[in-house]
Amino acid sequence: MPPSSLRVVYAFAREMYPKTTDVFIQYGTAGFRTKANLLEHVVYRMGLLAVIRSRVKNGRTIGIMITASHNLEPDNGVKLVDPDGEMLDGSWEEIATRMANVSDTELEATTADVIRQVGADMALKASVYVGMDTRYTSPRLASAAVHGAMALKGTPKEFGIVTTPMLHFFVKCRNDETYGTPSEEGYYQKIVGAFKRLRARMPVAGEYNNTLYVDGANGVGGKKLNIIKKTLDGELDLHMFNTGGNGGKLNLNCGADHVKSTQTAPVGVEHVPWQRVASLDGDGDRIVYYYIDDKNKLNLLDGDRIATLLASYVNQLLKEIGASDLSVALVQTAYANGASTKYITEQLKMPVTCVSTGVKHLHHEALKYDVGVYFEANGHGTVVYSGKTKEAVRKIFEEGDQEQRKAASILLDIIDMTNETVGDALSDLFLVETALCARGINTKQWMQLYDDLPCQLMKLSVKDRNVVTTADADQQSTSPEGLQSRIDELVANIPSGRSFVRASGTEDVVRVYAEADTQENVQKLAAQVAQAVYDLAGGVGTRPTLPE
Ligand code: NG1
Ligand code: ZN
Repeated sequence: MPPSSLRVVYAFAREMYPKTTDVFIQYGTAGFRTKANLLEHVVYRMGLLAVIRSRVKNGRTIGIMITASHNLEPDNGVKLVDPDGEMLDGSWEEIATRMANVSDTELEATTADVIRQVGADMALKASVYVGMDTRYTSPRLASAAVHGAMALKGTPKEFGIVTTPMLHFFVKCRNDETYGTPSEEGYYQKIVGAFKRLRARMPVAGEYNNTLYVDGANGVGGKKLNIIKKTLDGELDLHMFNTGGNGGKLNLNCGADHVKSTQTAPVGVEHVPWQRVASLDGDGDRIVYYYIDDKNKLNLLDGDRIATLLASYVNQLLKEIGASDLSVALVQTAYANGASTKYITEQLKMPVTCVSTGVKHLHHEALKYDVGVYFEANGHGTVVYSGKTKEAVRKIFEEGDQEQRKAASILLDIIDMTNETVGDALSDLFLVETALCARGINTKQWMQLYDDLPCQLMKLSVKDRNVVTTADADQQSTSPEGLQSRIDELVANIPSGRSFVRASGTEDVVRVYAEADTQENVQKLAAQVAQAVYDLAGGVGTRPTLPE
């Protein structure tokens, strides 16, 4: 493409998507995320970048998802999806940030510069898939992405309102037709189809019952589950709440993030003691389970629990098919409860690694194993299976003895039920229901597998959160000076104490995590560490106080 045709890049920017703010915006853990009214020019520019990326990848499809996940309605966001359905390669985050922040008059030259820098052949075809969540600001932003793609002569395709993991799935399927069909129908056929096939030959047994309540966070996940519900034929008795009707507001006092971070029940759900409830987030990529017991206490089954349940079930199936050379490994972040890590090593006797926060880190680590199970404690995660594993299971399904073939057929359906591209609340829901059903256990028995250590997550405002840096998968502070030694001192005084601090990639805050032997001690430790951050990293507002 000759440089003159980049004129249209500026023309669109000036006429339709002018940059009206000087506030610096950064591509973080989940792309760009801020107030929706500050995003139009950013999303337009991501349309441009997606086309460049597609050309660098020889014309393979790139995805753009418009969502702010678990944030409240006034926010929105945009993230790019790489050809294998993965998050955008880390080395491009800086380029994305640069494209988003230059002035309108610099945009044409910067675009040309980026094209040169990455060596994109602008004569190639380019394909961009665009999806959005249910926010009222999403359609305008999706149009901005489409215009960005058109400005560089790429071919955009809009999928309308879909979950984030659906868009990742479509991108993967478009680039690798062996994975499935790139449409909503193709997604249901593969993932829900596998669940239904499996349920048809797995009797509901033991303490498991097939009634499931679902909190849809008033977002897209609940809406899609309502569609799926109509196709279920008694395999699962779904009771849907917070699906967007009745004036329910997106993520407001409901959804996976609310349940995980406040450890309180969502509004809008009619609770029955001991009833299993799955809570999704606003764009359908996170899921946590919980139940309210007869003392009205909420018992949370978070991403760590889901990971251990799935890993042990898949491991059992691998043993049953006699694939002793294949192993399952778990990948967590520092936010995983220490009790879950101990349970994995000591009881499940499986390898577990800790990586930096951010799904891309977990995903890449998990790909190193025959079967990698990765979950963030907040309920974002999935399972990935290597090519070697898939081949071995298929071979045993064809050549094994009767028992081996039976287990292999279950495993093949489990693989199909998994959205391997990214954490997916709907796929995870079907996987969890399958594992619970196969084991014949109820949520209380699932909960009894290990006891969580009391933990606390706090947010703190500081002048510049970038002064807080970490190493060793977020577990050690490297700046500000003196912070790590102070954390070490505080932790040493608390039995089973552990604490770390990092700058959020999605909010302008510093997060403080602590865990300890008792509720009292964890509150004390979190408050003490928060005070240290306030003092050493330039806290804003009132200094955190210690509990009475
Ligand atoms: P930040 O805001 O960077 O902590 C949060 C989650 C991440 C990840 C991203 C993307 C916690 C403590 N952090 O990131 O794990 O899920 O959002 O949505 O849960
Ligand atoms: Zn989400």
